[in-house]
Amino acid sequence: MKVEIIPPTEGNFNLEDYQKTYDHFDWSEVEKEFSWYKTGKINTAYEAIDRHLQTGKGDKVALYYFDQTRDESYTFADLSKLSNKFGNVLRKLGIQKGDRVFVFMPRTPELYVSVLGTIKVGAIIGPLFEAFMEGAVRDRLQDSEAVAIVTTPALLPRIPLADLPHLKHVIVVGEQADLPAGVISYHEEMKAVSDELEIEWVDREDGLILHYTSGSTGKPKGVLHVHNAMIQHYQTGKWVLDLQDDDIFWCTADPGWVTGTSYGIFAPWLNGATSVIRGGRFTPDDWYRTIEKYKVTVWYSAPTSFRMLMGAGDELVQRYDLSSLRHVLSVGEPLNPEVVYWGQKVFKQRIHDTWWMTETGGQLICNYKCMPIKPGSMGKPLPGIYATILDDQGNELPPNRMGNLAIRVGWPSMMRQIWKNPAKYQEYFYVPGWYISGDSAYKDEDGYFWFQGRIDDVINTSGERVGPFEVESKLVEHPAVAEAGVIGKPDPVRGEIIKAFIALRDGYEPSDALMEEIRKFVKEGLAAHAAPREIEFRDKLPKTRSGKIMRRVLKAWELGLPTGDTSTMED
Ligand code: 6R9
Repeated sequence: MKVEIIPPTEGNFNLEDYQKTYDHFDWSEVEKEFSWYKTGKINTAYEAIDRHLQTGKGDKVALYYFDQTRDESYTFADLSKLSNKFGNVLRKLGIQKGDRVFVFMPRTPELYVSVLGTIKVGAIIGPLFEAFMEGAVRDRLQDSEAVAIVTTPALLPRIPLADLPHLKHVIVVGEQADLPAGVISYHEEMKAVSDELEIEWVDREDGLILHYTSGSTGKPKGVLHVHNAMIQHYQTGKWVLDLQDDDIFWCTADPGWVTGTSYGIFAPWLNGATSVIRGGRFTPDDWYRTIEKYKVTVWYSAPTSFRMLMGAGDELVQRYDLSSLRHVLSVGEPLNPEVVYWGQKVFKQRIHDTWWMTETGGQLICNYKCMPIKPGSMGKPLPGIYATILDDQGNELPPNRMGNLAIRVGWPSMMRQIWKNPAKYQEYFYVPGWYISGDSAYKDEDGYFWFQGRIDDVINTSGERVGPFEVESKLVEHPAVAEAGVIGKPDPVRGEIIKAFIALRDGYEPSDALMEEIRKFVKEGLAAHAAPREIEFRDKLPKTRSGKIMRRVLKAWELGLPTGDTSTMED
């Protein structure tokens, strides 16, 4: 497919500002918005919620919540009071600054109140996906030595209390006739406390949130972010999300994933925007219905969701009024050009890819409204962020050479620790002065970055380096292919051969003829050496809850090896 550059659109942040601040952006200017500029102390939850009560925004809706049984809205003043209450609940239990408090529950208003209340008392919040099973919950609560958890009756049995000596308090949201000993009711406790709270003012380098993420080896690691990260959450809300006062913002990510906190909680509320949270499971119809119901203007989602919607057909899109949309963004995995062109066609919107990681805490390389989009590219670094490509010796590579995507250390939302594992932390910084992402990419002559794969995923077949994303991207352009995962399979002659796992769209059946046709399609569309020599059809591909195809699991299947830690895999 020929890359067709998509021209810029109107936004808040213009190209001139980008160019002016590209080499140097003074983050301390942003700090002036916040309390530590005056007092030297900070609290992210205060800045995200209570601060707006001082500027007359108390009655503005902060959160619209909707699921199969509930349809509610909360103003900034409501969230301020509720999170104060929850802070008091924690204080009563003796929770202090720095303690780890987890939330293990579906997306509901109570989840957001718990997160904000935890932060208000200076404790560190640890979000868990509701779909985690016992082993995954145990690993994370043990490693973090969490003292409290907020959960629901349905999820309670998955918390192995006997194995968790540090866990002193279990707070249950929802009705349950007789609570086990030591388990307390969220609703009862909330009734019994004041809605005024002495906020715990902390230092900007104090712990805010602990996100567990899987590496290629070992148990999941706890990535710690500090309150200072809010500078970047706030500012990227302006530059990248283009948030304005009257926006209705929908980030579809669950807070179990960093996108669901940095951009599902912090960025929108720090900017005083109205956020939509859609709970429960939802069908393609529900996606469009949500946009229509709330007149969503800014929509942040992931390639896997866009591909799912694309698979559901264009006709479905026509049934809804999506004309409120003015800005669409994507994160989490490569955004196939095919999807970008589809977005242009059906939403009349550019889909703006953004690149970042749990460890980076916030967006780093993005497509902005003020710039042309080169479909398939992740875009350009934020102002003040220096991104580059390094070879394995740590030398910067010229344009169009593939290597290690690295960021010069020192952006506001960079992780500050791998929990209790300084050696793991250091591994990211093996070239002095640089954060090494573990992604391979190249930068083109215009400064756009192009993702190629995880370092360990890059395929070398007969001496040709092939990024699996390129092949996957081509595969999903084929009308029969819904999703594709590509790995390098060891081969005595070629080093590796390319093997593709493919889930077909509805209405297509696996056959040798189809396999041949798909292979030919890649051969002709991309390159002969990039065509998968082997194709295997599967009903479903293994994916993380954030939608990334788990090539590591595909590889383990292929080699008959154990799949390792699959706690982040969706059901
Ligand atoms: C925010 C988030 C990080 C890894 C990252 C990369 C992949 C994220 C991407 C992307 C291509 C993009 N990734 N955004 N790959 N294009 N726009 O996703 O965090 O779950 O920690 O994943 O995801 O491989 O290294 P996390």
